Amino acid sequence: RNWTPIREYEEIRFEFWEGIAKITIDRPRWRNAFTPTTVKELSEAFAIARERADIRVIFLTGAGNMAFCSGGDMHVKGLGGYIDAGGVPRLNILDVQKQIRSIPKPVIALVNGYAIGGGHVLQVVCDLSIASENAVFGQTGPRVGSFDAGFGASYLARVVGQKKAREIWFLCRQYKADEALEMGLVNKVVPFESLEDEGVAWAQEIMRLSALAIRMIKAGLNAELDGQAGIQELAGDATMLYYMTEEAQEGGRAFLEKRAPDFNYNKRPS
Ligand code: 2NE
Repeated sequence: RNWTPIREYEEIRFEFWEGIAKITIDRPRWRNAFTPTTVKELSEAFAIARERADIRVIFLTGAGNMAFCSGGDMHVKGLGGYIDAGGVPRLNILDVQKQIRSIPKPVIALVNGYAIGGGHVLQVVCDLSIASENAVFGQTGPRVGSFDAGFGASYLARVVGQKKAREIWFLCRQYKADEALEMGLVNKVVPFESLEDEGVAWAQEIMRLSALAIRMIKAGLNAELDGQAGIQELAGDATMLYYMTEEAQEGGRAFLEKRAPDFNYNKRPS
């Protein structure tokens, strides 16, 4: 596949091919642990992927054959967060989690190895997860002085159930790909060499369907869990659809033409 760079970064790769944007965490030396710089770059890439109409599906993966992502980089973990180049402690990965959930396009994790700690939470918040047979899953927070009590707890529990989520966090074990599949943590497991092919096949199947329908269903699936923020997203999509009606167009036209709007349609669905 001829993946074309969308933008050059230091710690991630951001590429495009036939409707798919691929975001790769590119720090294999550290099992693709993220620093505040990695996270800033991820956030920008997701923002671009959201804006670009020719991007229909987004892949999130890790470089190499060892790790998807091993969470926050322990070398820069300091008082109050992961210390950025300017000395400011950050936990900006939480913003990326929110971006992944709210971006109105499917995000597919291609889990190519260890998905551990904050790296595991990243695969949890993706819409779909396809794992290679060598993938390993787990949380480490209580062992290394951290935790994610946000999506990393509540959404994990929605995915695998309360008992399993508590096991994952309270025991900090590692789970193999087939165990992850069994507990519903991933959608499919394939040989490492087939991981991207499988992701592309899923993405192409999705891209043959209605993008708008998929956008609405993603917002609906989130809304139930995300409270007012989730309803706000779904409501925003409803407003977008309303703007596509003659009725909404008439309101704007009437204002500009300084006349009373004519909303007397008799063919509304009842
Ligand atoms: C990922 C795992 C299980 C891999 O094990 P293995 O044996 O394959 O590799 P190894 O030798 O541990 O790692 C290779 C190199 O990568 C570094 C290691 O220190 C090692 O460096 P050298 O000894 O070769 O110099 N490395 C690996 N992960 C790193 C990390 N996260 N930060 C910095 N360097 C890292 C094994 O490496 C592992 O368990 N890694 C740590 C996973 C972890 O605990 N992550 C942080 C969890 S907390 C978090 O991510 C978080 C959160 O809880 C809440 C909010 C935000 C973030």
